[in-house]
Amino acid sequence: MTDFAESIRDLSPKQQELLRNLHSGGQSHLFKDFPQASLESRQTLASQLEALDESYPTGILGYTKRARELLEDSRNGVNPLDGWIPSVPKGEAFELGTTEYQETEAIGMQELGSIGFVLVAGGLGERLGYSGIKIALPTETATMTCYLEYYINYILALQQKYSNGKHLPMCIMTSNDTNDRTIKLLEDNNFFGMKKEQITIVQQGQGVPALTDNDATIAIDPDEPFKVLTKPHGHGDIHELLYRHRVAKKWIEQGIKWLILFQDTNGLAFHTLPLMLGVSKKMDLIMNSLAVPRKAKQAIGGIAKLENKATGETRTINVEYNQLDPLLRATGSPNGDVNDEETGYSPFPGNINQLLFQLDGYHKALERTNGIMPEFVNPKYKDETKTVFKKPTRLECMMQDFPTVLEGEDTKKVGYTSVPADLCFSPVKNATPDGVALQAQGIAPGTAATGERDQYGAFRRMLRSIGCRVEQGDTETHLGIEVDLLPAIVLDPSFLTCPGDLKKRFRQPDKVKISKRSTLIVRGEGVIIDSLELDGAMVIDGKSSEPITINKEVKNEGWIFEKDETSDDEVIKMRGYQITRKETDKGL
Ligand code: UGB
Repeated sequence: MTDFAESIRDLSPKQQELLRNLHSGGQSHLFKDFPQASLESRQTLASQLEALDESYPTGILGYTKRARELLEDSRNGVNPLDGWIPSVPKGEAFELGTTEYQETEAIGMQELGSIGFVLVAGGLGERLGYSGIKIALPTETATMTCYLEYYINYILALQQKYSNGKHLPMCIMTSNDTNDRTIKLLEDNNFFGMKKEQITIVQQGQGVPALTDNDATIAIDPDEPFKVLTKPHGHGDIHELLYRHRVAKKWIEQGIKWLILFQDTNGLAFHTLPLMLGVSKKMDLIMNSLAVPRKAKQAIGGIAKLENKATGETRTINVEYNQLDPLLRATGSPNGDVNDEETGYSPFPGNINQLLFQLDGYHKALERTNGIMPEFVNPKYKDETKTVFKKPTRLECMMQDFPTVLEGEDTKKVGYTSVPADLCFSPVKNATPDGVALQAQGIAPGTAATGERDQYGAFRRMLRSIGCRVEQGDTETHLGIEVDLLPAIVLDPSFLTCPGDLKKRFRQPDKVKISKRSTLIVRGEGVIIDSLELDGAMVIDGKSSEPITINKEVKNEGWIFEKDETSDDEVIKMRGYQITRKETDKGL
């Protein structure tokens, strides 16, 4: 008997079989120290491999087989979109305040009581460099509401107003990196008012094995010889998890009709949800992507119509930002990913990974495909021989690739809803210095300060759209990022769930005036603002549906956003300012 065969005899039969297959399947290096190793060390590696094998649909050997094929294509420069010709797809574009917006939103508002919410929050947030999980970050510092709380507040507000007492479900995708801290955040805050059983947590596996070369040799963790190095498999895992945990199926049984997928840090995520629902309903879309005008080279994918001349197939799908430029160059646009001279934007709408699915059609596709998305590999080579990688790579998948699993007539039921970014998209993804560099290129910085600025800015825009007089504060620069924070306005979802509610909340818009140094925070389903002249700070904290009607003139010292570039507090450090609350009116 060989040393290897002998060294696995005391492992479980299942582990022995897996290890033998890996040993003969090109991964014998993983076990070279086994004959001398302790039982504990051997069991550590065997258990990890077993878990990795179970968490990948075709097992580790299926994974390495697929990786070899994709790595070979990558080495040969095969374009995964070869044969597909891109063009600008049809979709609906809206401006706030127009009749078209209002009519479509009104259609969607009828659907607000039957949505299931899916938050993908497994990402590490490496670009942001925050030590905690991103959903624990404040959306803005006027209320310090964290992202997870904001999302839950919104869902609870819909439940209160639109679902006739039915609980609207939420699913959170976590990963090894975020799972424990997500659960702790929920438990420490009593689930932010949601029922525990309303929330389903699905955890991405422990990632997939990292690979060191074109033969898909599995990498060993440099710090632990009996551990495989793993890397995240990407947000595309969400579809397989929703299928495997029967989440989509259970939601259908509960009478849920729509499923919305959204990212971890977009404080503007839901302002346009009824609008999207209206578009999906009118156009009978199985998948509807929220889109924004995209600047060329901005790190958001472009939504394109792809046509395969050989097979006649067409698809409306996201082309990821690193693939759009080469695809355009290869298909008759020698300048690649550039802005349209007339509009100053890329002709391809920008995908922001907020995806609305019609649940029945979505679930049918899951049943047929188990929710498995196509994978890709993106190795960074050391030189042009393309044989050595700078660092280990892995297979990844993306949630926006869902149209690839649709078939027949359903492939036509894919579209998008485009809205200016200042109403629907301002994620916090980048560290401040990187944001400064993006700002210099005219690209949205995506920093904590711009995320906060855009929260207040969206409410200012909404109020102005119905005729409220909201002055504009000055633009200030904090840590190199330009922000106009004032007037700082936060309208909690319990008070306002979408622009369609505005006129019910502000019944006489021309009698509302907010000066440029003001802060206004409103919570409460029963609050109505009939007339308000605000020059300072006002926080109206209506509890549940208690009726409160505001007719008031307020002038006080207000709140001041003061420069603070030396604080040790991470939240302030990311922004370069903090709020001093001098004087606040309670509105009563
Ligand atoms: N995420 C997971 O839950 N698990 C993972 O394994 C990885 C991520 P990133 P990315 O809106 O600006 C996407 O890393 O991948 C979650 C789109 O592909 O923030 O660079 C993670 O927690 C791109 O087309 O984004 O780019 C987060 O909530 C464009 O839409 C979400 O997935 C871009 O986002 C996105 O992860 C954008």
